[in-house]
Amino acid sequence: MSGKGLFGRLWGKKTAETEPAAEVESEALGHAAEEASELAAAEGAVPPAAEPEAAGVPAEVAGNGWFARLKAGLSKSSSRLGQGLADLFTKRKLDDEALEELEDLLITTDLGVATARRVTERLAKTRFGQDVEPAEIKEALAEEVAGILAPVARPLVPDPARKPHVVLVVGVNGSGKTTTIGKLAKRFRDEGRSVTLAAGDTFRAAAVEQLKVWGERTGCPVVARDTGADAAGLAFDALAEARRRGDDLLFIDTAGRLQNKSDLMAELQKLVRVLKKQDETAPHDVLLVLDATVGQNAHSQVEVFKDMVAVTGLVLTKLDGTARGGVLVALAERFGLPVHAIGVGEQAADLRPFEASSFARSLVGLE
Ligand SMILES: Nc1nc2c(ncn2[C@@H]2O[C@H](COP(=O)(O)OP(=O)(O)OP(=O)(O)O)[C@@H](O)[C@H]2O)c(=O)[nH]1
Ligand SMILES: [Mg+2]
Repeated sequence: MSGKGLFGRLWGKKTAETEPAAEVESEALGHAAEEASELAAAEGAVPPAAEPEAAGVPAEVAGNGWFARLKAGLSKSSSRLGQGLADLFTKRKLDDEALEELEDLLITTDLGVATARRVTERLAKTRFGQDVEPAEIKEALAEEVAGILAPVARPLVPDPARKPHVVLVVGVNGSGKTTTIGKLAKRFRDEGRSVTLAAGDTFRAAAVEQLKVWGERTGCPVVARDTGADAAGLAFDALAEARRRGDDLLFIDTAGRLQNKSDLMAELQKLVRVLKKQDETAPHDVLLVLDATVGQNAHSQVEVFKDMVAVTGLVLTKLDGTARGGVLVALAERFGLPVHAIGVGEQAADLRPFEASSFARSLVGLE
């Protein structure tokens, strides 16, 4: 497969501003990328700030537990799985046929073939030949899934010795990079940390504006240049400013799409090289933001970005709008990269720490 072909499949539908990438997009995209393209149509949009209690006050304080939000967010995944389990297991013996059907069901929720097989094999070990109820299977599944997720559920922890701790944020267009930066900025500002944002997506004017809105909303200075400016130069200046101020954190936004994969790789690598001129330990984190609605396509995105930059962690977004939350489990098992947070909506409060057991229980539709 050519690099271009893979790139084409990863990226969503073209927009007017990104028309030069048209030839890259002309390949068969597959349904995952088509779904992503619908979301990409909304790129550049900044959701209005929520009502004060939703935007500023943590959901658990407002009396609406974040677990409930996550559960609601994952309801598409959990209801498909829950219904499937109810159909499969009501007063049924866990025999070979039932296990095979369970494996198929798990694959449809994007758990991936290897993970689905492992989970069913382990269930078979403890319960083969027994009469099982859906609730029991759900409990067992949740436990298996939580076991897979626990090692990767690791929050983003800025190193206080770094002033600033530099976080480079990468991902395909429309995956939620800019929104995630806004949400993370809000979280760290609420903790009393000083944060600078760098509008490293110099490809689109709307992208710079979008980050500025988040900067105003969260009280963070935004370093920006005109459209078409050199992203690496901008990142260099942003780091210099943040260092001068002694900021705790610097988030660098990046373009999700350039002309082709090698352009993007060259740009990201140059950006990293230039940062290292000031601080050879930077960037301290490279976050890959993945849109969970693309399902299995997320695997290729991880592979491609790992080739370009040293990805250190993941954020999965749009878990509120997908029946494909299982992909997170498959990614955890395959890549073992830390999952720092999950996005369950467009507002600042909709970025949640990733917690293995709660996620696993939500995914299978348990309280
Ligand atoms: N429902 C939902 N929408 C989200 C989430 N995260 C981001 N979005 C929305 O997805 C769209 C794209 O988000 P952006 O943050 O602009 O994505 P991006 O990766 O910066 O996109 P480019 O700058 O085009 O590369 C926006 O409309 C966001 O509001 C989420 O967790 N849930
Ligand atoms: Mg963006």
